[in-house]
Amino acid sequence: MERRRVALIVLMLASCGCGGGDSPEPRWQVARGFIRDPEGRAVILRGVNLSSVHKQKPYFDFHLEADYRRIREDWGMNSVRFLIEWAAVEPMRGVYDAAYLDEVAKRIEWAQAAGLWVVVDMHQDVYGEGFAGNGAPRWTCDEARYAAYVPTTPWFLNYTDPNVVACYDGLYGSAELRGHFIEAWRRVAARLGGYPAVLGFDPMNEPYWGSAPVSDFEAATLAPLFAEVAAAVRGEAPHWLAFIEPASSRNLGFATSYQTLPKDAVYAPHSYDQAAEGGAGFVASKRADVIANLAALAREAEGLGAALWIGEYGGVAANPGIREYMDAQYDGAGAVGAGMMYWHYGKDGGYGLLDATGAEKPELVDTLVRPYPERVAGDAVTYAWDEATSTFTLTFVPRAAGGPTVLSVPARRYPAGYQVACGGCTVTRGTGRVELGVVAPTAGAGSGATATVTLTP
Ligand code: 9MR
Repeated sequence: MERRRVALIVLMLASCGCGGGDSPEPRWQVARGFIRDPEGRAVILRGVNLSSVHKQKPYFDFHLEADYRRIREDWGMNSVRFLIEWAAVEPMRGVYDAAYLDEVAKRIEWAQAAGLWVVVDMHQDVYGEGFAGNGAPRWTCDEARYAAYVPTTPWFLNYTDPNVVACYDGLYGSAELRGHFIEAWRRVAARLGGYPAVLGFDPMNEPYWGSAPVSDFEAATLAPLFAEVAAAVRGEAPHWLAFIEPASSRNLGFATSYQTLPKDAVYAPHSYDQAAEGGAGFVASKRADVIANLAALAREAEGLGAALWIGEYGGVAANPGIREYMDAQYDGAGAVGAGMMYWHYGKDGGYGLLDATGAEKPELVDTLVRPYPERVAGDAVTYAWDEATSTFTLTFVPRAAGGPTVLSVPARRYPAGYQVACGGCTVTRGTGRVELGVVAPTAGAGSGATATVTLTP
């Protein structure tokens, strides 16, 4: 009898993980500059934004299950940034649209079945539906503001309209409206928190500062708002990572004023060249600027104890310099080991990866569909691709982890197969990816010694 009771207690302690005090359940987290999977590997998220009609009724684009599979299987990407809208979640004050979240959930299931991770982005451009924008429901600002507003082009100049500015001020300044925004997020987390494919939440796309001083808007206004969002979301989905964007002033070159981010945060800025965003195309001499800006973003992330993930980058295929532009983005992200999400997976004559017929735009897809490290048993990850020789290089500081290093190797990059050089590590080839056993360091010394892996035709 006594032996059985002791055995039972031992079993309970083992299964609840509460015996040792410091052996928590393995889980997703942010540590040593990277998102970490439960095995402790650095995770690089490379993928696309699912957008377009996500911004307006009916809030979903043409994407079907086959599109999710194409992103994973044909293009080798491992993730999507999925746009949702506050106006769709809470179309009327205090009225929540469960059917909308059911439709979102259906697509999360498609992503999950395809093997894609999902970051849920509460998108907005130009405040909301009362303007030539999207995001906030109409009822969140005064109708007189919408009536007085005069739309302009290009779209982002609408941010400077005094009526748009007043609505932002109204949102940030109202405890009631902030409460609605937070509650909308809580409901999203309650509905989607059960899907393992959802890695985390991006509280607000490209937040605008209204009439507040840019210099401390993030620290003074966004940080407390997002801390409340994080608390509400994690009450429902405790494991979700927080993908925190700087204000859109970061796209204009202003350094972030964030001092702290929530626990397990991924710093989630965007990477655009201003002239290219303005429609002027990309000049090759800007390559160094794109790479330097990504390095600066990495330093900001490091200062905040966060991982770095570029939630958006992209360009118009028909514009001059598009290949050089996308090359610079890949190279800059690889140099700091960041993940990045192309803007966007759509069919159009603009940023879309597909033309109106649904065919791939080669200027874009060629520069996007490349090998990259999905999971790395180590720290200080960098990666690079040389188009001229089709050589992929991964460097990292190896560290024991509960699983292999995994590289995504889209088949189209090596039609005749590829060689792996990793100092004799175990190589296990799968479709579109390769797994590597422990890779021994070959450069440097001590705990900072670096390992290198190369793929060649
Ligand atoms: O590419 C999008 C364009 O078609 C829309 O008119 C515009 C306003 O909704 O948004 C563009 O997408 C932007 C995204 O919402 C925020 N970051 C920059 C994107 C490209 O300009």
